[in-house]
Amino acid sequence: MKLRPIPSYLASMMRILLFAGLLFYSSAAVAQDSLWVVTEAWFQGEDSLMGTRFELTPEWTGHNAVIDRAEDQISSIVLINTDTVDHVFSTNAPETEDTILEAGTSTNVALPAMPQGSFRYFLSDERGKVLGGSGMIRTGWTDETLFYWNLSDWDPIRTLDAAAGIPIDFDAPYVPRFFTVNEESYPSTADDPNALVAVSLGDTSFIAIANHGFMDHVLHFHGFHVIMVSSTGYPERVGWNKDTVPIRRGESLTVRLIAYQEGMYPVHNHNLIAVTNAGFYPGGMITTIHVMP
Ligand SMILES: [Cu+2]
Repeated sequence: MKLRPIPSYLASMMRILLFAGLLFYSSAAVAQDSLWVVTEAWFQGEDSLMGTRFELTPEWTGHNAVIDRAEDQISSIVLINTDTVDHVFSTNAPETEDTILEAGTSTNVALPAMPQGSFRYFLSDERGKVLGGSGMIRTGWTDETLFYWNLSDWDPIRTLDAAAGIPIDFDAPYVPRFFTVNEESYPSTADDPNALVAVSLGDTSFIAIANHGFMDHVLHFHGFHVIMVSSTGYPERVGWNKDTVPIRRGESLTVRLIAYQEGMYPVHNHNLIAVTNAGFYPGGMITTIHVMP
């Protein structure tokens, strides 16, 4: 059978389609071009709080978006401040600069080059930080299985005061009532595919962890030791192999988990108050590693 050459109009059409496909692919790969700073009331049990989040759309979901970037590359992001007050944007990456986000406007913000790891971006003004506008930047992760845990602690009164413009006394005793992983407390953490580490036996995965709260946190892993692969606060800890991982205030780090045994294993905060909701156990910062056969 003789193969006929592809007519030239068809060949050029195929090239256009291929080009359009590549364009679509590359724009899909460069995610999180814009984030919206949104403030809303939110609820934990019977308590009402005020919250500020970096959302992927102007709609409130209550969850701070993750920003993924290539490693060692300067990039940018457009931040749309839908609030009626100005905010200040910062990161915990080296050589970061603060940027003012004027109320009701969009700002193109430069993100510094970061090595492979996990970093925090956040509002550093008082209202923005107390209301929890604070998320994660993951750099240099492409083919790896990657989970993330944004840890925070919440005092409802502080959030209401900050939203009302009342100055916060950071020296006053701090007794938070809620403790969250990705802005959810246990048992809701089990519904979050980023918080619940569901993997297969023998898998290697990574967990990016950031402490956005106002106190230090310590996580205890049952069933596994994890290996520290990045830390913004304590780079000398890279290589540590531990079942207990401290995450200091403001720190972000990444650990590697090798799922060498099947089963369900809890990961919980080692501080008793941090595994409660409004004083009731169990709650707060508890999630699960689920290793399937
Ligand atoms: Cu334990």
